Amino acid sequence: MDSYIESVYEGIKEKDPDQPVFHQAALEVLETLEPAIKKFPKYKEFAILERIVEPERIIQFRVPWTNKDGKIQVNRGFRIQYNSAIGPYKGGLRFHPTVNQGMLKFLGFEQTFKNSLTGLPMGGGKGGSDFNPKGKTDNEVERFCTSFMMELYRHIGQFIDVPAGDIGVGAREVGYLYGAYGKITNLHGTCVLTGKGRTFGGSLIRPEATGYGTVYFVQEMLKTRKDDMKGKTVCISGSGNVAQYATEKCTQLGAKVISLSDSSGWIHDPDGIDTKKLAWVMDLKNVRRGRIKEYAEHFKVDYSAKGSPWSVKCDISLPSATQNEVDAKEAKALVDNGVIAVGEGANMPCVPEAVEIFQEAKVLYAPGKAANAGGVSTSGLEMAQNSMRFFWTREEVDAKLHQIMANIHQIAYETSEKFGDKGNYVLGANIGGFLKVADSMIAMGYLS
Ligand code: NDP
Ligand code: 2IT
Repeated sequence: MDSYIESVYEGIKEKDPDQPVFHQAALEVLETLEPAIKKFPKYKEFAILERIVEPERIIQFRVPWTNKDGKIQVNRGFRIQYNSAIGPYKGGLRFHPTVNQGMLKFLGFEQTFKNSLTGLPMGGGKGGSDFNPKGKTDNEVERFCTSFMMELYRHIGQFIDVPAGDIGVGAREVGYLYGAYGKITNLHGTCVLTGKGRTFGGSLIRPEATGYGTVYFVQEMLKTRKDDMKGKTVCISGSGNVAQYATEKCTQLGAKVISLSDSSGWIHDPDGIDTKKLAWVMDLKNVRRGRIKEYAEHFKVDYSAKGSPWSVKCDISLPSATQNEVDAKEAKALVDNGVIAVGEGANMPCVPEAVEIFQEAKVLYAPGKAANAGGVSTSGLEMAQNSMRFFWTREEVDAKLHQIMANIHQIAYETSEKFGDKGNYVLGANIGGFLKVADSMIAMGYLS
């Protein structure tokens, strides 16, 4: 590794030794920036790497709320405002017991490059809480969201920072958060959150966008090999927002999705999760808030609490649950079973060794910051529509999303070629996202 890059990476580990997922995300980006750093000495001269790995601001706060028994509970809330060089901070909120500063730094760092790739004016941010919405009543979730917003409201705004959903934060949570924001500030109709409900400013296609976008990106990769989705067998993990709509788009394009999972286990449905079965999953997960095991019981298919969908033979794999969910052994099994393409619906779902295995086997591999950028892109389109006091139709938003995903593919592909490793989408996406942010920071001077 280049000595400048290595010193920045060592600095990160020394300053925050207890943030392993952030180290992992930073190393993956830093390593691939080497050809750009060598070609353009200005990035070292202007200390861009030292600056870009450091969040502009970290906000941490107490979130007290009362549970259904009237007892006071306390959680931690965070917002990491990572980089505002190309626009207001933008990124989701995650509610999950594993949330801490290091986790959100990994996600905020990734978001900065992802948002740059979308071509829209959005900086990088991420936030959330160690609150676990699982098993909570709607009233408990509402009280938590209201308390969370009691602090967050002062740090966000359409020109400051625009949060959205992520794991554990969907339409229900965004609704409560937005309702609280309006009550606290008396500001209505400003795009302070995206992923809002359709009736109060949300964009059509935002719920579908991450899953659809991931499949659009995979389609673009397949095109480079004169192939398409039709007739392909697809394994998907997760069964939340991203997994559901990735399944829908695959099916629309004539592919067959044969697996889904949640944190308890996974199902294998060799006949395929068709439109009717997917509607059942959506009701199970979004309304009844049940477990994927119930799918196996209802449709009489295999369920396992051990292992993962990656042991099943498939053409395309779309990990869409969480970070580090595909290890080296699973990547090897996918390759041995003939996988053609891997598209990351989730953020950093493949461990570094798994990525290496895919790349060595010449599998079309799309890193999350490129493949799952459709969600935040459509958040950007929601911001644009709110600013116009106007809405685009479903078809219009979907066409724009499709175009953005095709553009991101083109940037990643062409950048990989320009920097000497054609088809390496990790290199292409990292350098492609980096250059715009870095050049903006240089142009705006040492304070940015
Ligand atoms: P959801 O909360 O809707 O769904 C998450 C799914 O992943 C659930 O099935 C959940 O199972 C599973 N999961 C979560 N944590 C774990 C874990 N530690 N181990 C195993 N399974 C787990 O979230 P999303 O679908 O929105 O997000 C999925 C991924 O996509 C995340 O990595 C997120 O950062 C990324 N992403 C999301 C975007 C969006 O617009 N929503 C945009 C871009 C990326 P269980 O219910 O049992 O916890
Ligand atoms: O990881 C992500 O890109 C998201 N969770 C979506 C962020 C957003 O602002 O829509």
